[in-house]
Amino acid sequence: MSEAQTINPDAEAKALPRLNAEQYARGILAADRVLLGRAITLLESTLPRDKALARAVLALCEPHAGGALRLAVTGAPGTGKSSLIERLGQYLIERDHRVAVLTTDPSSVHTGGSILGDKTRMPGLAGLDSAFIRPSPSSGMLGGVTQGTRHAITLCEAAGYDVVLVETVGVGQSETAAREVADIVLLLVLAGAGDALQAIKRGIMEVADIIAVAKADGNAVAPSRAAQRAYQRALRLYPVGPTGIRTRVLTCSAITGDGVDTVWEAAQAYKEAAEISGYYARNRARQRSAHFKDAVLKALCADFLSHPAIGTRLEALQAAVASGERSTWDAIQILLEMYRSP
Ligand SMILES: Nc1nc2c(ncn2[C@@H]2O[C@H](COP(=O)(O)OP(=O)(O)OP(=O)(O)O)[C@@H](O)[C@H]2O)c(=O)[nH]1
Ligand SMILES: [Mg+2]
Repeated sequence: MSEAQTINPDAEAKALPRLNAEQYARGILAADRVLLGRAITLLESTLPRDKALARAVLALCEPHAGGALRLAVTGAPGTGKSSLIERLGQYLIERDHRVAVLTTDPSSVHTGGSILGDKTRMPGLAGLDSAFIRPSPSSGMLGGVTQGTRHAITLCEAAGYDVVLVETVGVGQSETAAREVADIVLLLVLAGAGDALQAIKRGIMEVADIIAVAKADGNAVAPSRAAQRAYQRALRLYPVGPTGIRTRVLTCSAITGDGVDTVWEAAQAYKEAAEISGYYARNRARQRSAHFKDAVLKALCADFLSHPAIGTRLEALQAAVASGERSTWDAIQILLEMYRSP
């Protein structure tokens, strides 16, 4: 057998029958976890025909979405996000919730997921019927990580999950991602001298709706309480933000389970207060409008780059700008004129 025969690019496509958008949507609405997983994989595909199908599936699911509480769990690498999500997920399922877990984990892109694989799989949660876990949407996902997560949330909500937990590592971009997709941002921190001050300097207090000092067990119980007080003191320096709700600081442990109930109660209390103040709906509207603007810019950019005349000219102009032959502004004007002319 020749190599060309053994390496068959269509092998995967043949293994799974191709479905149309209605079949995907019907499966998702019937809470079929396999189809939900396959639909999210479809969102990650870069093939043009898959993109069109993914959009059609989204359009069919969107009217059924919006019903879940979207809680982002963020924090520096290793602060215990996955462990807490697993424990909280189990706690919620015991109380008849249906829980979807999505991770937007840039570190697993670097490590290929090998180091974090075990934790993101969340074995204690994955075996439960009311749980759906989807690790690490790739950066190639339709519209990037933030939009990819938004779309995955839409599909999970259409499948009837009423709590969506999103894990994001608190480094730069992904913190913004948490803000853009979640109703509530839960920031995990660890006990340690001066950490509250560091947090202020790095501007992370503003990102959080609720702060939890994680791993508050064993010898760490007393330092965690001290850290809780330090964060509470630090927060008094801040005015109440646009939510109108004061950030609460809690302690919790994924190992003992202590404080997991308090984290959920704080999330519930936050949601109720935000609904009463109107912030909850305003935040969702803001997210939809930001998402729309983002999508418009992306569509425009794709249309610009696929313009038949622009592709070749762009490279030549880029070289001319690089060599100093043309000014940047000049080159932009030339491209825009080409784009505007029919
Ligand atoms: N003592 C203690 N250790 C914990 C707790 N939660 C997590 N850990 C440990 O901390 C380490 C990191 O936990 P993860 O849950 O993977 O942390 P994470 O924030 O998801 O990590 P990344 O996804 O890599 O950023 C693991 O070795 C866990 O066993 C806890 O509540 N108490
Ligand atoms: Mg993790």
